[in-house]
Amino acid sequence: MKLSVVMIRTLLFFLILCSIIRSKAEDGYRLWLRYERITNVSLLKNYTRQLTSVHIGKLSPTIQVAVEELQLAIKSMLVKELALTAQVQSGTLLLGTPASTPVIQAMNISEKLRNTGPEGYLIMSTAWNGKKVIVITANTDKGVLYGVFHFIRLIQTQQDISDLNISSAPKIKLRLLNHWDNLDRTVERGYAGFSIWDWHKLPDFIDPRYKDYARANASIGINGTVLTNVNANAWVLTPHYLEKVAALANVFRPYGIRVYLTARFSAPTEIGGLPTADPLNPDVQQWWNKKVREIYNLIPDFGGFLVKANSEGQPGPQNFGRTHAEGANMLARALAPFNGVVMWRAFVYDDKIPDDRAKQAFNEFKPLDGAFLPNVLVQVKNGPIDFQPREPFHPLFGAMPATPLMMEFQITQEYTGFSTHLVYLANQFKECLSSDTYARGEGSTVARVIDGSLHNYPITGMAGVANIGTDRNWTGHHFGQANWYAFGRLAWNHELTAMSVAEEWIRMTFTNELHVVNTIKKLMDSSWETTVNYMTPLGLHHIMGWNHHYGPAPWIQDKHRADWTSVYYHRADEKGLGFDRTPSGSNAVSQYTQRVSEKFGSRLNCPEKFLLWFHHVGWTEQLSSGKTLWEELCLAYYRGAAEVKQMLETWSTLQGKIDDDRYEHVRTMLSIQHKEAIWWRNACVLYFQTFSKMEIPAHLEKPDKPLSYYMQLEFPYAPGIKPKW
Ligand code: BDP
Repeated sequence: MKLSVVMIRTLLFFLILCSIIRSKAEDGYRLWLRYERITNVSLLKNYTRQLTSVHIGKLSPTIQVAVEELQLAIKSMLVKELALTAQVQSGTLLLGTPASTPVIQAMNISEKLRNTGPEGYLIMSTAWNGKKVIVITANTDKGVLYGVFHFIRLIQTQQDISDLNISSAPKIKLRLLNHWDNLDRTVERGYAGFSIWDWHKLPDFIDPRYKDYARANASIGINGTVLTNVNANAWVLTPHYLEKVAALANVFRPYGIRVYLTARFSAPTEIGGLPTADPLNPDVQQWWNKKVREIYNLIPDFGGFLVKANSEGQPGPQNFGRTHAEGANMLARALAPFNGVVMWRAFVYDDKIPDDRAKQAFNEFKPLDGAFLPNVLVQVKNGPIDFQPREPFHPLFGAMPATPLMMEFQITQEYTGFSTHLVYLANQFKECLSSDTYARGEGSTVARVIDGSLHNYPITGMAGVANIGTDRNWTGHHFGQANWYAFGRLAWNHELTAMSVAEEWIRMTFTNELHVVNTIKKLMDSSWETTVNYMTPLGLHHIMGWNHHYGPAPWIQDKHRADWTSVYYHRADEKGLGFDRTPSGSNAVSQYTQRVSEKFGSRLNCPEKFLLWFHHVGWTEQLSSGKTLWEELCLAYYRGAAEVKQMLETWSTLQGKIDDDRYEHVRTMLSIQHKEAIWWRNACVLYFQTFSKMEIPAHLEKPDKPLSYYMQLEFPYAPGIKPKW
């Protein structure tokens, strides 16, 4: 008997211990909003002294969530709750707009607030009646919320808060995630589980994730979300689903996030019972007008529609002999009375058009410049083909001064290793944003096109195809979170550097310990270039597995669409490799301004990172290093794979320096990435060798399997496949 009591006690003790250890398990759910307790005693004291209480004015749902977040963060980082105070004391944090908070009104800061617009904010250290205080203020409650998140970030990243004078405003108005989520909860090109939208249980069951999703997005300034796939399903526009959409909108509203939907162009026939969806047909127009009114009745701040039309089998105005502008304008007219927008995608191409796929969007849209209504934005992918590991910037940027062009980046890693490869995409985003279009002389960067400063666009936008799913860590790979984070931060301020954004993210997500921060930063900084090397070096593109896009498959040919084969893009033959897009080939270079066209079009001046994108180069031709194309190609593939090994080794040095759970998860992903990098290297080098007929340089290890092995691999159940419609 006595023994069993001891046993029970021991067991209980053990269970409690286990639960303590488990509760410390780091599964990544908290993203960068972990709010870890500050353990450095002097820092903790310092912050605690400077923050004593919080003063707010009139409460609104947005101020409410701002205070809630602040308290959550302070309580867990500084282990104290800020007392709500009516009197301003030393160390009071004043939070609100001048209109809602009389003390802030009395501070006379309207001049300073002028530059912050409807979403920006000020964070200032100042004195009020001789008391040292911190003020977080803005013209709107939403601005205050953004300011609060910035302030929390300062503490998370352990910055000095004793003399703050921060003014920040977004450079781009619409900062949106695009979810390619289907109503059956599969996610097209999603590698992190299923869709987080639990359509079946909505509107009654509100998954707590929705709120955490909103918090995460608001913390990085994302102010809109397109809930549904661009390969759209008209069903989401039926009353049954709109109620569900409205329930999500209610959760997101206090966080300043508007919902948007994809509009299937044929919806009037599919769910409206009309015989046509012709945009010039009055019944069709009426149907959309009514549908839009119905939506705004349920969701007064609905954002608008995103449309993929006449592309990859999607219906569109061209089915009725109408232009993209006629189609977009019909929807724009319906949305205009409610301040809604249409985001019309420029991602169009057709295998029945004999021209180079890279040229088709430009050919289609450039002549329509100025033909769109003011509430239409044309959404353009970063490059002219399709989210490849590396692409030159899309020639439409700079070419449509009378039409707001918005950027579409892909955060989900469809072409960069799904959710098993560590690839920090901010470097890719930045390369595109800082490319010079020369549309109005030197300095006409893509960033200046999309932030509207180059052509005075009245509305501006940046969209990122989301990498979010039901996986506990949201993005499958812990480092996938960094791409979501970086997208939001760059949409707010594209001038931030990729590495400053990485540093914030690392400090909030892992640790503030400098050595670890610097090690992870280095890893992230080279990760994209590394991936380009082992997948598509020197400007190669679209040579991945058929349909699912998993792994290498440069041998894909003879499919029902030539533009969905790899051979279409790499054009390997006995003479050489690459797509001739100069005047002697498809002349796609002519779509760029003269300066750019001359550079890309010249075999000698074309940056080597884009060489095979624009030129068909002989196998034995010398590149700038003096080595032949064949040698450089081999070296790039081998370098890429070797660098992943190095990443794995670098990561191993962090064992014990970060939590075991995430350490081990990332380590395993890196070993998968290493295996797959070698797979890419071997398959591609062996395949291209059948054309070059040259030896792999002697010092490089020979592939251990023949090409036939790689060619027979099949993956019918690879994740994220596009469903058949
Ligand atoms: C391609 C994807 C496909 C998308 C398409 C798009 O493979 O699943 O539907 O882009 O952007 O890259 O519409």
